[in-house]
Amino acid sequence: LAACLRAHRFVDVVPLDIDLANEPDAATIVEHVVQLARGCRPSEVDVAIGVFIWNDHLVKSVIRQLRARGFRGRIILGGPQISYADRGLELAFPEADIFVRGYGEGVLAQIATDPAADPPGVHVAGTPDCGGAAALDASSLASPWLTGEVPVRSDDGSARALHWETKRGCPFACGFCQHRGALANRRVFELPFDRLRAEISLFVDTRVPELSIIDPVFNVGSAYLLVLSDLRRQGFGGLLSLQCRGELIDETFLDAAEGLRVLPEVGVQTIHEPECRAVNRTNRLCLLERAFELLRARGITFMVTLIYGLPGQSLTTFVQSVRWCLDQRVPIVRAFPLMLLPGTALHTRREEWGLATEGHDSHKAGRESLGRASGGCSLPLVVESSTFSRDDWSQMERVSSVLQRTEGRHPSTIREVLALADLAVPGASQRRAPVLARRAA
Ligand code: B12
Ligand SMILES: C[S@@+](CC[C@H](N)C(=O)[O-])C[C@H]1O[C@@H](n2cnc3c(N)ncnc32)[C@H](O)[C@@H]1O
Ligand code: SF4
Repeated sequence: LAACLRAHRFVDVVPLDIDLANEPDAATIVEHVVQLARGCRPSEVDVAIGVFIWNDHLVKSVIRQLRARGFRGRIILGGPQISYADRGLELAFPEADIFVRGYGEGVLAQIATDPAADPPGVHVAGTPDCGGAAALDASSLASPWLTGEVPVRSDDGSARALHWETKRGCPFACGFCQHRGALANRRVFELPFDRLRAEISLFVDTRVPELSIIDPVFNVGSAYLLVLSDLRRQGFGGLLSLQCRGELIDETFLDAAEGLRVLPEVGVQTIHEPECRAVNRTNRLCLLERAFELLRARGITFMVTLIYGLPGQSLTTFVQSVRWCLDQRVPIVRAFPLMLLPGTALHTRREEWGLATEGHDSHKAGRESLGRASGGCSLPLVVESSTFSRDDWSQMERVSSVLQRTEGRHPSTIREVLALADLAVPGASQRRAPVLARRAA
């Protein structure tokens, strides 16, 4: 966003990176903004904030205090918590003036340079909310790395591990995931290959040690094989983590990745058909088993991600999904607690499955390291449903933490995992279970 804004001569951009790990308080942030705005007329200053599930609370407090301190410039909000929110944004954020749903780059520049601009995706507080999302012109986005907006080196001069994107959007529509929603509406936008090639060259020159590719699914579309071969051609030596659709991992993909250090991350979520159906996801286990075989044959470490707390799931079926991963000798299995995100099909249909949430400290919501990065924010986790109890959920959580503790060296049998979790789960040793759904009356 900042790189795109800077392309406009008449806009002065002051990025404020606030590290939530330091548990910043709203008053300090507000003081900083007030100082920066000192001497400017209100009409000259906009404060634009990205709202995510982990900072929603802090943003509300910051904008409340900003107004209380007399700040009269415009407050512009965007990001997933805005993009996927229903009407009624003014109620949630009464101090904000403008809400942007969708990709923000083009729209933010328009709003900043023309106060009367009202492009699609923009909702001005107090006017009718027409919904819709801002469009993306992927061909003209400024690169944060090539423009220097995001430094590729740390302060001490060493190269940093980076997040990188080659495309946006996802063609799939999983019921728990926000990617199916307003931002892209299942459209995939590939970034121009010239830009990617120039970025790779910069990463190679600076010896970037790790690139986490944030594309929702890396191995779809027309360019990913070219991206891999260009990384190889230019001699990229760092680690590449990639979100992959398991069924689409084949010899062609692996040939293109040959010689690169790749860590494919494959979302499986569950092996059970009724649970897959509930989240609108098709998992073809025989194709996944074949893909894992190919990865193992090439000695590639890979990761599988599961979710616990899915509609229709039970403690037993979850444990069976874990067992299947162990049977497949998956080197890294991660199991995340289902998070109910606004705008997702599960959020809309939560009552059908009796999905009950609890605000959970992010330390419990997956990886410890992420928890620290989130500064202990509260995440809406599904802890009970018509097919599992609160106690079942706690047991699933224990299994998940055993997996976390044993990453890269998981026990080979589910019996050992359960023993480490101090659990006995009836039916867990069956390879695949009949559905054990206790449907709500
Ligand atoms: C990289 C990443 C991470 C990294 C780095 C996170 C970080 N703080 O930078 C790591 C691995 C640490 C991480 C962790 C987590 N993440 Co994460 N992560 C991502 C990922 C893959 C990419 C983010 C990104 O850069 N996207 C690319 C940019 C272009 O998209 P964008 O951020 O949405 O921004 C666009 C618009 O939203 C809008 N916009 C954004 N801000 C603003 C501001 C204004 C003013 C305007 C006008 C517009 C605007 O314009 C932008 C450009 O078009 C996204 C999924 C995805 N592909 O987007 C998830 C995602 C952001 N993560 C998510 C979650 C839930 C988490 C965790 C809570 C998971 C957990 N259980 O712990 C943690 C929390 C960590 C934390 N507090 O930082 C959710 C957030 C959902 C939400 N409603 O907020 C996402 C969307 C994935 C998902 N669908 O579930 N994550
Ligand atoms: C960054 S996501 C990308 C998934 C990838 N696109 C796929 O479908 O395989 C990585 C993993 O996070 C987990 N995840 C995504 N959304 C989640 C949610 N709402 N609640 C819990 N875990 C979630 C899933 O296990 C998913 O596979
Ligand atoms: S979970 Fe993965 S495949 Fe499914 S919609 Fe989200 S990003 Fe796409």
